[in-house]
Amino acid sequence: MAPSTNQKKVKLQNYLDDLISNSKTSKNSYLAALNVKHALPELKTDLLNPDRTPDNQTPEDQNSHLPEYLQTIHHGPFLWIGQEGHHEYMHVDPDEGMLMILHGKKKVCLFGYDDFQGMAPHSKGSSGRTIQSSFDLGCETDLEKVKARTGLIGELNSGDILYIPAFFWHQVTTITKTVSLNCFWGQTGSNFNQECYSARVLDDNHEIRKAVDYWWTNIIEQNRPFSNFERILSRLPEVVWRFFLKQWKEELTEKQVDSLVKVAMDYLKIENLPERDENDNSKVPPELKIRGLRERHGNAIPSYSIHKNSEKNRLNKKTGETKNVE
Ligand SMILES: O=C(O)CCC(=O)C(=O)O
Repeated sequence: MAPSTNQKKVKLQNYLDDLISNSKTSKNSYLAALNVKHALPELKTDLLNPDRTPDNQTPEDQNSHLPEYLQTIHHGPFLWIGQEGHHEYMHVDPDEGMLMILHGKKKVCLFGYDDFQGMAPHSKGSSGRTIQSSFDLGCETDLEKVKARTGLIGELNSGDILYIPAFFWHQVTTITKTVSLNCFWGQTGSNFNQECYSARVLDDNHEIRKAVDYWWTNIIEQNRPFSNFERILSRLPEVVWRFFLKQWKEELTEKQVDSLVKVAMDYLKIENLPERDENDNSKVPPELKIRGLRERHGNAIPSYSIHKNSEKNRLNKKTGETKNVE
């Protein structure tokens, strides 16, 4: 059962007042994944991507305060401010993660990506950028179901930073009122003797690749009901290349693109891709989109978006067969 959320715009001051006074509203609300670059532009120079060579450094890069180990920033940093007792349901992110506690305390449960299906990932086509598990570790029966797995459970306090490896399942509970930041990133391939992120998750490791393919086919399924899907298929290699450039800020190799195209075709049970329409002369291929992604940072100034968990909204229903026009 993947959770869904409602969004509401409120003034940050009101949100904080509610939080401090422990109002009922604050218990159902969470200021989640607020993109700092959009919402707090005054911090821009502190948040520049440190992934720069001496040749392409700008004067602002000299001011970058992001740690060196956050190599290629995929998305973020994001700000989270939550009331005691809030929890983010168990999910995986398609990027390396770094969770930093500025103030407060959070409990994190972490499980690897091995036997990905065994963690009851949501059905294909569910919305969003993450894959959510239907297990809730706050529930005794679900805890029982993960008993055979090795999990790491720990508390993070003010000043702690946790590396959440890509495609690791994690459930995060806010123990006391907490302000935290997180960031999604990938390896550049030129630092710390590491291979680049795409090679790490696509090339060598079969277990992580199963998780990636689950995520990737979920994106395919999200786009399938839309009227431009045939066109997407007719230009799939280009579409894949651009999609991953946007997601992971990396140019995939031809072999990587081919393998993702094959996974998509196998998933869709098609042997050939449709022919490109002779009138489709556009240089830019159609875009494969992450559907239902909450536009948390859109117009985030001066209001701030909050998502609200409600028990009755926890069932994430697929939209059915209707064709949506793109
Ligand atoms: O802090 C939270 O509530 C969730 C954070 C999270 O899921 C992450 O850092 O990937």
